[in-house]
Amino acid sequence: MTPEQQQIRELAREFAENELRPNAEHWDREGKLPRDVVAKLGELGFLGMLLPEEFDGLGLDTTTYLVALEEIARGDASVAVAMSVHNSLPTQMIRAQGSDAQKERWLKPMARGEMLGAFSLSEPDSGSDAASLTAQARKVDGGWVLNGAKAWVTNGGFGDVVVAMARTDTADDRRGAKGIGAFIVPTSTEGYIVGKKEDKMGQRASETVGVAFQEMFIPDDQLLGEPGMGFIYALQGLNGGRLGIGAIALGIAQAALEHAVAYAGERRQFGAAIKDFQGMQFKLANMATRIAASRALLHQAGDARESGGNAVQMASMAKLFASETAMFVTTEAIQVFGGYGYMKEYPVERLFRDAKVTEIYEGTSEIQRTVIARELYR
Ligand code: COS
Repeated sequence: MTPEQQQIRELAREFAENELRPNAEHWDREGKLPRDVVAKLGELGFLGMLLPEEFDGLGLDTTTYLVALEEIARGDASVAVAMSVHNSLPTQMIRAQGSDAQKERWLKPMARGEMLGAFSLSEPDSGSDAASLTAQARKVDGGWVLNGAKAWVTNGGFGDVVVAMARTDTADDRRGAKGIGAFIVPTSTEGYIVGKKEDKMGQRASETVGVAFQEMFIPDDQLLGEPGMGFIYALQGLNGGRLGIGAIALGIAQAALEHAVAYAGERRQFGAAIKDFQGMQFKLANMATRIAASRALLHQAGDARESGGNAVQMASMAKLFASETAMFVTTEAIQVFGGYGYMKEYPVERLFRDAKVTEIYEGTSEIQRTVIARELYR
């Protein structure tokens, strides 16, 4: 790591150790995050990590951001996903496609953490087949009127501004993946209706909601880029977002390994610490090795994004490998803890639940494999 990466890592670790880890169990049980945690992330610069200094961001490279995100996830995965979505998707989409005026208006408050961002692509009937979405944007004088239902929006009610995808083509002229727009939607907009908060298996403190758009007027200056290109912008955003999910998976896995190592050192059976048994050593060694390999792949993918390598394939590989590692490591960590691991008093039970969704959101493991294989034929 560069000295800058080490410094950012220390900052993120200290924050996570002091303010996240001690509260993670409570927030999981309550199923919500206090708003001041987001404010603190903003104060520390963690909500503007990838934005240039001219937009009040820290102007850091992707790998440094991933290093910080892993540390935050090691403290609490729910906080990390709020941070990841904000940094990777809405802010990066506005940065990449926004006009100068849009960047000035939205990026500065987002970088400072005064506005928390969200991303809305999925719908109840459109998940992996994202281009089949049906939320409709109707052109009117001075803007667009949006109607439709969106699903599983992280920060969708808790946050302040959502980049939302809706069809801009018409029933008579359907254009598939090239008939979708990306709109900047403040959550305070009339007709933006926050639906039920999902009761999830893991990452329970992160808010996931359904949203309905009901005759919601969005002015022209809140459309990003070209009206038919929103799906492509969303996938470009997800190429970065998937790295963020890889870092979250890695942070969860690292936390589970540390708990397992500590416990195996203390727990005595058959007259010895269980770490002295070869069966236990093999488990811990496999866990540590997969984590190290995930981290190396993730950082390689982060560097590829900066230097113009095959960022699409690398991002999918890193997300796939890190999320499956998180499931492997948390499953093994419960096994190391035995009966205690199955109890809610011990953190590995929560880490196991937190890990599962990393194989699902921002593209399932099956979609990542599809993307990786398709790139082999390009
Ligand atoms: N980055 C940038 N552009 C991409 C892309 C990517 N990763 N993947 C596809 N595109 C572009 C294609 O190049 C194509 O544009 P051109 O016709 O100009 O070449 C356009 O997008 C449509 O691509 P394609 O025909 O491959 O679209 P499909 O409908 O087959 O969908 C998958 C491709 C399945 C890969 C895509 O829908 C996907 O990633 N689905 C998962 C969605 C997801 O992650 N949802 C989670 C939401 S956040 S909880």
